[in-house]
Amino acid sequence: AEAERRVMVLENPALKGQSRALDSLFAGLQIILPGEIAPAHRHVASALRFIVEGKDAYTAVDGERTMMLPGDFVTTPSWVWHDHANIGNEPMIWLDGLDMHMVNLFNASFREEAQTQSHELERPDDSSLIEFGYSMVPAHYQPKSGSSPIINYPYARAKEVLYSLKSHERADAWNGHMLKYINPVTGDWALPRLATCMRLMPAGFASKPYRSTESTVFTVVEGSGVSRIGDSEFSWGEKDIFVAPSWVLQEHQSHQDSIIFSYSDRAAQEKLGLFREVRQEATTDGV
Ligand code: GTQ
Repeated sequence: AEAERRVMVLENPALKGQSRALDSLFAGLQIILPGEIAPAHRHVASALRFIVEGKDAYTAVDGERTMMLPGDFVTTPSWVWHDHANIGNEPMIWLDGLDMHMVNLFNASFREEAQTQSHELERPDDSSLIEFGYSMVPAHYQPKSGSSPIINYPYARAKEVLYSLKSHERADAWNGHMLKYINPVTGDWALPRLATCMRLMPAGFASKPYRSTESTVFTVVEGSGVSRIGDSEFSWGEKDIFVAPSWVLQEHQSHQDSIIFSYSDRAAQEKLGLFREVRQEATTDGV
């Protein structure tokens, strides 16, 4: 209760003592035990939750609640009230991705604790997905910010779309079959500073080498494989988390059909005119 949030910070050993997975990105694993509440607060940093395991826990964001399941991508836009609770009987763990280091760079950070543990609900559970998640938007909708109105992008839908693509398209040579999570009102990324994607790399897929100015956190939902990030090689399996820093060459191979979620600072870089990428044919191109 004293800690408010129980988070294991994933700190890059090259950035000791800074709570950074990458220069611009925070990553942490949060656990919420049966009966616990992570009390309501709001901050300028936007956050995403990517559910790793468990069930029967909810996030409430800006007056709406959603139950979470593994693989779901839950948004917490900048400066909206949010709280979490576990109403089941097993722990839930999710990956927290925050853009706080970008906000802090500009000294633009504010935060506020709510007076009550849970903030007030204003809409039925999951109404944002129902109202915005079918290529229709309420005609009167006035965006409050650049963030998506949808608070939960369920894994079941992402997986359905990925396998539909796989059934009739060739995988992109660099990314496999890849989806962007978007704000359906603007077509921009779901969160204005964090770019979120889900990719399916079919069994036996070996990507061509890719580099970009973005810093990316990857987490494996299903499957196994190996990635070369610069000079390091990482074997990965379900629930593993690894990163690719800016401009380091990345290549990915999957041993079986593998589904990987990622978030990066690309959305912020695009807005600042910084984003640059190179799709190479071979490791030695463009060196
Ligand atoms: O969403 O409130 O993992 O403020 C670390 C700091 C989550 C959050 C973290 C935070 C949060």
